[in-house]
Amino acid sequence: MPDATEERDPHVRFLERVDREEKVEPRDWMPEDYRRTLVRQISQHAHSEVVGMLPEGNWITRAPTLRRKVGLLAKVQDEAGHGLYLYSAAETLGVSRAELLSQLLSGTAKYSSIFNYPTPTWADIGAIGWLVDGAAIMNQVPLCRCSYGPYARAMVRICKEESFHQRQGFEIMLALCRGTAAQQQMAQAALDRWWWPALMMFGPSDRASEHSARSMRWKIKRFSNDELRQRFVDATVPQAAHLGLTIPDPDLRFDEATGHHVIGAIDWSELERVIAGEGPCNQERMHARREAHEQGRWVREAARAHADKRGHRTKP
Ligand code: BYC
Repeated sequence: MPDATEERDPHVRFLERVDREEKVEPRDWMPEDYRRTLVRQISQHAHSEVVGMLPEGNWITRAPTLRRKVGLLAKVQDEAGHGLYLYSAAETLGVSRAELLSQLLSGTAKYSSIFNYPTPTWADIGAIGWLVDGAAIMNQVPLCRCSYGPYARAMVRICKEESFHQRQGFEIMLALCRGTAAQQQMAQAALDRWWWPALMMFGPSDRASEHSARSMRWKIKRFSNDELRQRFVDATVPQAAHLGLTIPDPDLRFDEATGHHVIGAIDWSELERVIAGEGPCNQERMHARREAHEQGRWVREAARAHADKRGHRTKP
């Protein structure tokens, strides 16, 4: 006869397990919505890493010194690795990588808004490392404690690498800010371009975020979008001051009472436009991904033929 625990609603038992901070593993029972939420978030995250290689990859051949080139090359390769760990984590939830990639290439999957902005100068590479990877760390360190084991474990290594990326970006900014007046202006212009988009990376405000409450109940997300955005602002404002740069927000002020920096209003219509595919580089990014996929066809075919010859079963 099943005992009382076995008879209870599996959803209740699942939540109790999550509350005890036990990791959920691929073969464990999980609510279908929990599985779907994870596939959505992890695959969007993987796509962001892969598309995220494009704005910086654009500068590998033009990095100003050999040292900068080596650093940037390593960073971009790390992003490819992050994409691979994350696709693998998503696959543990019963969805194939081919399926996820076809969603990206058909334009039905989302990836982070931030990668739809251009990188016209070398300072943009510094600003991406400093701000975009800085925002990524703020968002992703709590994901190391995500209730889903494979995602949480993938995030540990990703966060270590993001921390190196953030430092290389800040160091590029520091070198420019200690340089000539023209270099300082280039750094300021890059901050002007990336500040607001970096804040938008954290997603819509808590009032507008449709998934946050449930994801937090399931301990997929540990903090809300606004909480993480605030942490990022509090960490970054002093760094901008150290660089001698001005944050492009006339309403930015320090609130003595709360100990937090208060920002001006975010233009949410810009985030909506970029997510809807109308950002400055959406079309260019999708074109580049589709072309890369097409150019890689022979590699996939050769790998499949090799695996078939050796008797390994291959996925389409
Ligand atoms: N851009 O209810 P919400 C990186 C979507 S990679 C585009 O708050 P959620 C890096 C959201 O998906 C950066 N879409 O959703 C790589 C949802 O749409 P759907 C990526 C956005 O999931 C290379 C809808 O808006 N990081 O760091 O609770 C180089 C409503 O939002 C955005 C991750 O993916 C956006 N900015 O929270 C350097 C981290 N914001 O799915 C750096 C993991 C929201 O209903 N992901 N949307 O169609 C997360 O933490 C969460 O998914 C988000 C959104 C905070 C992004």
